[in-house]
Order: sequence, then C-alpha cells, then structure tokens
Amino acid sequence: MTFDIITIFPAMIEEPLRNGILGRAIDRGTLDVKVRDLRDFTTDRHRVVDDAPYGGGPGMVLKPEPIFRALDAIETERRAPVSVILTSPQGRRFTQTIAQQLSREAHLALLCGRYEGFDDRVRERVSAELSIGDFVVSGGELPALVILDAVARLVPGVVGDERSVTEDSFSRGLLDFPQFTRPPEIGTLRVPDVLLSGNHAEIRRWRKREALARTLERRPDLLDGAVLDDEEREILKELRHGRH
Ligand code: 9D3
Repeated sequence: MTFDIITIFPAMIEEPLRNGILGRAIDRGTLDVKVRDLRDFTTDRHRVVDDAPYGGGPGMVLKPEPIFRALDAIETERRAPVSVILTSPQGRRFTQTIAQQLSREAHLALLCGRYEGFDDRVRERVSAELSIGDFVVSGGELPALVILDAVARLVPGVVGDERSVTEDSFSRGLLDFPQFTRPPEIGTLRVPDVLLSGNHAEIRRWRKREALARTLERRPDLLDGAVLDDEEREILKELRHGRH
C-alpha cells in the first residue's frame, strides 16, 4: 500500500517512520510512504503556504493552490485519481472500522492541516475528513501518523505476526486481557497461578473472563458492538450478576 503525506513539516513524519513495525515494512517494500513538502508546490520566492483569512480574524489559513498542485503531481505520477483524506478537528471521528475500510485501498493521500485550517475549497478534492478525537493538537501531522499506523498495520505483511492483528482487542470489540512474563514473583507480586498451570483450556477461559471484566468495568460502551461467542456471553452474564 502507498501513502502520500502532504505536510509543511516533513521531518515530523519521516523520523517516526524510520522506527518500529512501520519502519521495517517500509524497508521491506510492503509499505511505501512518500512525504511531500507542501512548500515544494509553491511558486513564489518565499515559498509561502499560508495567508490571512477573508473576512478577518486571528491566525492564518493554508492557501489552496499549493495543495491542488501537490494533489495534481501525485495523480500525474500515479496516472490515477487518488483518495484524499484531510485531517481536521471538524472531521468524522477515526475508528478501527474506518481503518479497516481504508486498509483495502491501494493508495491514499493524507493532507496535514496547520494554522487555522484549510481554504474550504480544498474540500472539493477530499473523500474523507477525519479527526482522531475530541482534543486539540497543534497540527495534522500527528493525527496523520496515527491514521497511517492504524491503517498500515492492517495491510497483510506489515505486521510480522498476523495473529497480533486478528486478535487485536478492538477487532474483537473487547479490551485486552492482562499479560505477564517472568519472573513468576517479584516480592509479593505474583503471576496468577492459572497462567503457570499449563492448562490451556483454563488459560483461555481465564483470559476471556479478564477481558470481559475489564471491558465491563472500563468501557461498557464497547460491549454493545462486541462479537461474543457462547462462552463469552455466559461469562458476561455471570459477571453482570456478580455486580448487581
Ligand atoms: C478546534 C480548534 N480550532 C479553533 C479555532 C483551531 C485549531 C486548532 C488546532 C485548528 C486546527 C488545529 C490543528 N489540529 C489538527 O489539524 C487536527 C486534529 C486535532 O487537533 N485533534 C484531533 N484530530 C485532529 S486531525 C487534525
């Protein structure tokens, strides 16, 4: 899968992508990320990308022409239209479901916002406008990285062990069960006996119960959309009885 990221801070995107799972996928060629400096698509001597808002008011707005030129360049290079995603606080909330839908695309362009936002005319070229949550960050670069990471790790071959993806808590609609590793005890802090028992049926059931108990405690809203098997529905009924 190929991503084009359009930004005025290329280093904010490039540096994180040198690391971790995405860095490895890029080295292998499973993932291709082209970071485009918006200033390269200006035509004036000072490479100006922003201007004052019509109607007045504080702050600056991203000029439309460099953005249109950047998108034209991408489409010319690819010889195909590209789906453009705009990151903005006004966007639809990004979710795992949206990540799954986007991961089926061969190519996406992500536009990173800055200043007070975009000239509204760029929205003519945009297929989705996404926010990563109800909090304010300084620009669209971190949100674009979040979206890129969540989408890319769903692309087959990006994450080394495919099971980590399919067993993801949010794919199943539940929070993760608690994890432990050696040593079995640190002072009075002990790993639950069941995990040391070697009884894999017991371990599986314990993990289901813990995941359900955590979800019920911390994120009961997730249980409405969760896909549960018979055993999980049974455990959930017990847990709910225990507390009411
Ligand atoms: C909503 C705040 N705006 C009020 C005048 C100003 C403003 C603040 C920060 C406009 C843009 C930004 C930069 N943020 C993003 O571009 C952004 C974002 C975010 O701040 N929160 C969650 N998701 C996103 S996606 C892009």
